[in-house]
Amino acid sequence: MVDEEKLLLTGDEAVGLAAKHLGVALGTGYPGTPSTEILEYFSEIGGKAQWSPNEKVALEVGIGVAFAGARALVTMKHVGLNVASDSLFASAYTGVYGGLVIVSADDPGLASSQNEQDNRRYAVSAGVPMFEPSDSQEAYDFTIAAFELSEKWQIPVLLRMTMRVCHSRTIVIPKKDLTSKNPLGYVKDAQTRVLIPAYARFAHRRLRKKLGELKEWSEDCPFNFSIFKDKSLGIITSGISFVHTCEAEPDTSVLKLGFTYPLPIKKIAEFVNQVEHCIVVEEGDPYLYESIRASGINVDGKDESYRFGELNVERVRNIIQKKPESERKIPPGKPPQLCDGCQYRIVYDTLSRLGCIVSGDIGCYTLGVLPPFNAMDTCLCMGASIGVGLGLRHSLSEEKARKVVSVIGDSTFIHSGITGLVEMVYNPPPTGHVVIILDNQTTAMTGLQEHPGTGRKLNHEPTNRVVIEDLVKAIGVKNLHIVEPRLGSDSFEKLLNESLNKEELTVIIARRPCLLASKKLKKYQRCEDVKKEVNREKK
Ligand SMILES: Cc1ncc(C[n+]2csc(CCOP(=O)(O)OP(=O)(O)O)c2C)c(N)n1
Ligand code: SF4
Repeated sequence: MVDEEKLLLTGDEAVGLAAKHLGVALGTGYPGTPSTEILEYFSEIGGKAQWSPNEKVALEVGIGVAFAGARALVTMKHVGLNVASDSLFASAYTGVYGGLVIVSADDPGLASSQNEQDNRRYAVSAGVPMFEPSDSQEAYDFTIAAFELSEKWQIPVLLRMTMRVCHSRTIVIPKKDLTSKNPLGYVKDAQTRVLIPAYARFAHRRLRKKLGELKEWSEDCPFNFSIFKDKSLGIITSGISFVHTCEAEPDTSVLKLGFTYPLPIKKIAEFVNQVEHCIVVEEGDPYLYESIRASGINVDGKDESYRFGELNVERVRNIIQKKPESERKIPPGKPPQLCDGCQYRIVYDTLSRLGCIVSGDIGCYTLGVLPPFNAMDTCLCMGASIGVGLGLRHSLSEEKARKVVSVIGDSTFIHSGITGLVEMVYNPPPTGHVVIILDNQTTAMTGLQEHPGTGRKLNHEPTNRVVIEDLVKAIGVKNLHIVEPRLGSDSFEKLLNESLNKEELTVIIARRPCLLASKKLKKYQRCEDVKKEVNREKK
C-alpha cells in the first residue's frame, strides 16, 4: 500500500498532486517535454485537465478560468511560452481574480527541444512573479505558494522548472490542511480587464505597484534562505543548481533562492557582506548574476562556457574553481531514428529521390533530416514549415522553387500550421506550393498525446473531432489528396511529382496511424464501440 504521508514523485507529478490538493478547477496545456506529465498525472488522480490546440489557447482558457474566480494551472515547455507570450504579457496587466499558475518547463541541454532558452527572462519582461523549485517537495510546496500568491496579489505566477526537476523522483510529504477554493463567480470589471490604452495605462502602474510589494515580500519569504557554514566563500544559487552545489561544496555558505522574481536584493546584499567572496552558480543564462550585479552588488559569475547545457556536480566544482570548460563532450550514443515500418520512411524516401527542398517542422518526422534520407532542409519551430516553404518558393529560381515542399505533422498543423495555410491561399507563390500533412493520428514526439484531430480528450474519452481535410478545404485549397503511402506502390511518388509540376496549391494528407499508437487507438475504438452499444441498449 502507498504510504500517504511520504510519496516518491517526479517534480511534474508533485505539481499535479498539489493542483489536485488545491482543488484546481482546470488544468490546460499543450504537450512538450519536460512538462507533459503534469497534466497527465493531474488527470490520472482525478483532476480535470485538457490539451489545447496550442499554448496560447491553453493560457487564454486558464485566464478565463481565473477571471471567473477559480483556480487554473497552465503547463507548457519553455518554447511554448513564446507562443503564449502575447497573452502572458496582457494577463500581467489585467491581473486575475482566481489563482493562475503557469508552468514553464525549460530544457537546458536541449534533451528534446530546438533551443535552450532560459524563461526566467520572461518573468522580468512580462512582470510576473516567479518560483524556481529544486526538487519534487519544492515543486509541490511552491505550486501551493504560487497559487496563494496569485490570489493575494491577483497576478499570474510563473513556476519555472527545468528538465532534472521535472523528471527526477524525490520524496514529497503532502500537506494535510489544504482547502479547495470555491469559484468566486463572475464580477464585471471592464476597466481592469479590457486593455484599451486608456485602461492599460492604469493597468501598467497597477502591475508595477504589485511588483514593488512583491519585492518587499521576497525579502522575508521562507523560499529565500541562507545556510551559513564556512564563510570564506558564499554561493548564491537556485533550482537544480542548489542540489548540485550542496553535493559539490557541502561545507560552504549558501544563499538558496526559491522565489527568483522580484529578487530579494537586500537579503542578497546582507549575504554577500557576510562572506569573504561570493559566486553565483546557476544553469543557463546568467540571470541571477546580471540582476545582482545590476543592483551594485559585487559577485562573481560563471565562465561563459557554462551557459551551455545542464550543470552537474563536476561542472559546479569547476565553476567554483574558475576552470573554463574547453570543449563539452557530448555523451556518445546512437542518434534516434524513425521506427522500422513508419510511414514517414516512405515519404522521406520519395522526397529524397525527387530531390525536393524540404521545409520541415517539429515532430517525430524531423528525423527525416538524418541519414539515410537527408530529406529535410529547414526546421525552426512549430508551424514554421509552411511560411518558410512559401518564402523559399517566392525567392528561388523557378526551377528550384518547384522543388520546395512543406512537411508538417497533424498535431503541429493544428497547433500553428493553419495560419500558414491561410497565408498560402492569400499570397500564393507563382509556382504554387505543395504541403504534406503527416497525419499519424497522434502527437507521437511527446508520447502519443491526443489533439483536436484525434477526436479524443486528454484522458482518451471521445469528443468532437476537428477534421483536417474539412479545414483545408474551408481555407480554400482546391487540390486536396488523402493518401496512405505504402511500400511497393508508386502512387505517392506519382502524385507528388504531378503536384510539383503544377502551378497550383496542393495539400496531401499522408494518413496512417503511428505504429506505436495503433494498439492504443484500437483499444480506444473498442471502448467507444462498447459505450455506443450500451447506450443503444439503454434506449
Ligand atoms: C511551441 C512548442 N510546443 C511544444 C513543443 C513540443 N513538440 C514538439 S513536436 C510536437 C508535436 C508533434 O506532433 P505531430 O506534429 O503530430 O508529429 P509526430 O510527432 O506525431 O510525428 C510537440 C508537442 C515544441 N517543440 N514547441
Ligand atoms: S513513433 Fe510513430 S510516428 Fe514516430 S517514428 Fe515511430 S512509428 Fe513513426
